[in-house]
Amino acid sequence: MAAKPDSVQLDVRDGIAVITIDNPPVNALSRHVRQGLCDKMREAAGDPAVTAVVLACAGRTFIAGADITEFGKPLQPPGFLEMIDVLDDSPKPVVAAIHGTALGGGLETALACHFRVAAPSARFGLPEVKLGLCPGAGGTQRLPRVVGPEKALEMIVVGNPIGAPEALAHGLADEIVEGDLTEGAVAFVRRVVAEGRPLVRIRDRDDKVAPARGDSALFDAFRKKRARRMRGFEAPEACIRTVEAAVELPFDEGMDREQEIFGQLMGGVQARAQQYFFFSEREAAKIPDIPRGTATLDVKRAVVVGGGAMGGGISMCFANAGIPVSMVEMSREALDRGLATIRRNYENTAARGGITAGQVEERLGLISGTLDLEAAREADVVVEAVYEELEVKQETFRRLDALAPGHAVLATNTSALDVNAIAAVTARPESVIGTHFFSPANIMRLVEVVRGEKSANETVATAMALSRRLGKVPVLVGVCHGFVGNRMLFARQREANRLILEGAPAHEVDAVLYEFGLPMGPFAMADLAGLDLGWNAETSTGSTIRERLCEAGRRGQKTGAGYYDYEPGSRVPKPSPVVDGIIRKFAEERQLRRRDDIGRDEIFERLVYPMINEGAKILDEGIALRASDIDVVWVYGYGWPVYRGGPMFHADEVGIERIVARMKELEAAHGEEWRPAALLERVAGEGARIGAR
Ligand code: T1G
Repeated sequence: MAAKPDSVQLDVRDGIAVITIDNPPVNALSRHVRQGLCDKMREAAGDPAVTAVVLACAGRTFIAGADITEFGKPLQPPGFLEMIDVLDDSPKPVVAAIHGTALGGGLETALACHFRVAAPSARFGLPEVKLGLCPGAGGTQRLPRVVGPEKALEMIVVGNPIGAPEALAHGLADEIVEGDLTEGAVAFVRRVVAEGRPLVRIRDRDDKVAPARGDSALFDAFRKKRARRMRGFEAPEACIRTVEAAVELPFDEGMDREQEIFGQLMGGVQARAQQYFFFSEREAAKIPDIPRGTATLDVKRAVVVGGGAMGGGISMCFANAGIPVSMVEMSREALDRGLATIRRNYENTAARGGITAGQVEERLGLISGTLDLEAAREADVVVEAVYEELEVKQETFRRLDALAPGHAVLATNTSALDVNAIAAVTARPESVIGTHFFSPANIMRLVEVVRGEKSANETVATAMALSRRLGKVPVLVGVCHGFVGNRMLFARQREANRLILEGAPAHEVDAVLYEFGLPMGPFAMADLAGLDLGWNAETSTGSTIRERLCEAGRRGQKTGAGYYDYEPGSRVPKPSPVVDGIIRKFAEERQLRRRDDIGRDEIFERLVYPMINEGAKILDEGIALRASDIDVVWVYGYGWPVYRGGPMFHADEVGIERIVARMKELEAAHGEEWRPAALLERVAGEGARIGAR
């Protein structure tokens, strides 16, 4: 962040030095802040008039961590540890006054103070693991000495913050201050001085870590519990090892271990990918031709048309955000089924401790079911989630156009269809937009906001803001078949289907992507979603493998068989000799040449390069604003592993020139489908990165 000459102020009030950091927007520990804090702490320590120090921050939050924009470059002095030691070595009492979020280096700074007081809404966290790092300013060694190794593991390896009450309960905060925080902190430290309280440094405490010394079971149990979510990530396991060091080693040796592990992580590609993604997610919220502050609709009431899987999930999103919603279905049976599914989802979440029974009823109370589209008359926003057929959606929008109030935003949840064609049947195309939620809508965080050619700026801004209010990550996309995510998915699926016809077993195709870090491959995903989506038994002609499987009753997990076999009651996919036979027969009927030497590298290239190529076309056509937006779509919409940045980040890691050269080889072998996109050729020719586009 740009240097602010006065980013750290020192005021002495009746013997109490109040040091205030002012480095908007989040008081990150930029170099000038580290320098200023060292200077002011040394000044206060050397001032005989000063008996104690309060460290506070201006603006909306205490220090929210290191300045991530400084990463990837040599850290300018003073380093984190020099700054931490100035606090830790203070001969006078130091109290951190915490509001907003004390995160990462911010919490580590507070841990180097003798005491911490907090505003009631303050939050405390070490989220470095989400950036592919471990804490790098002593947090891995100090936090366990305050809260104990078990709580420290959860805070450091999972990376979620805790609130002030929980911090107080764990001894991380010494007092919660109602009213003016700085005044409260000054009063607190005056009492410390008056009472002559001993100044115990956290580094010298052993009471919370000694009991766990030698207890490897604690750490192994934690590893086991987190194994599935840690799969493929490097930082979580590394973070566990730093907490083990805090338990097993003396402080200074533990610090050496932390620094060694921090350096290894910081130099790795996963950290670079996750830090890239941190900024990518925030960039996605910025729309160049729609200024921040564009008027948005105040959504007080929503209507969702359709109570199936998507409509029900979307209705839950509104209820979860406290917005009353009417869910409209065509028949009482469909409506009751949809409402029952919603109740079951909430009760399952409550059974897992995610929400309380009271919250279940509270949220259900916000969802009303109706058979009457007249409910749209009361709506500020209507989300259509009816059958994925253009004519059906158009008919719905004709009716909504006649019913919804003039100010209402009319959104379609279509996953691929032409939003302009839907808007065109209304008298208000400027109020029509796409909000493509991802299934299950109440869980997946991505919403592709599909900007129609006539969507007004206010409509776009409302859809983006509403998505965030629903806890989603919105990405603005343009109109084309499949928008961004599905258009790239379709390209991958086409090649996956060819691969199995050419002899690559379906489970091997899936394994390549699973081992790369995706939650599942294309065929396991098809079985999960159901092979018969959009399939019609009357018109089926066995012209694709998928049709043949459906005709054979193999429609996915729900029928116990799809591309895979499933034991009764199990969702574990097992390779199916029956399917291999169906594929082989299909290929023979078409005299397709099959090979048994399709290796994993070839499978990977043939699955991922078409996605990258389609991504380049999407960029060139302006369907996505940035390459990083495409990555946000794939991480939040399809589970692309965040430690690999996204398909376009990965393309740059592989090298665009290398991808183009490989595509040309495949074009020679498989035809013009493999012709590199013009943008890829241009970027390759410039020796540049596509991520900069
Ligand atoms: N460094 C640089 N810029 C940051 C930043 C940071 N730590 N945090 C936020 N920003 C920018 C952000 O890009 C955006 O910029 C603006 O501030 C508002 O952010 C040594 C090594 C604090 C909870 O991981 O979680 O400490 O888009 O939109 O929703 O061990 O920001 O406006 O130009 O997110 O109110 C550890 C990361 C760092 C915290 C506020 N700390 N930040 O959320 O605003 S590593 C973190 C957040 C570390 C030490 C290690 C959130 C927030 P722009 P925002 P918000």
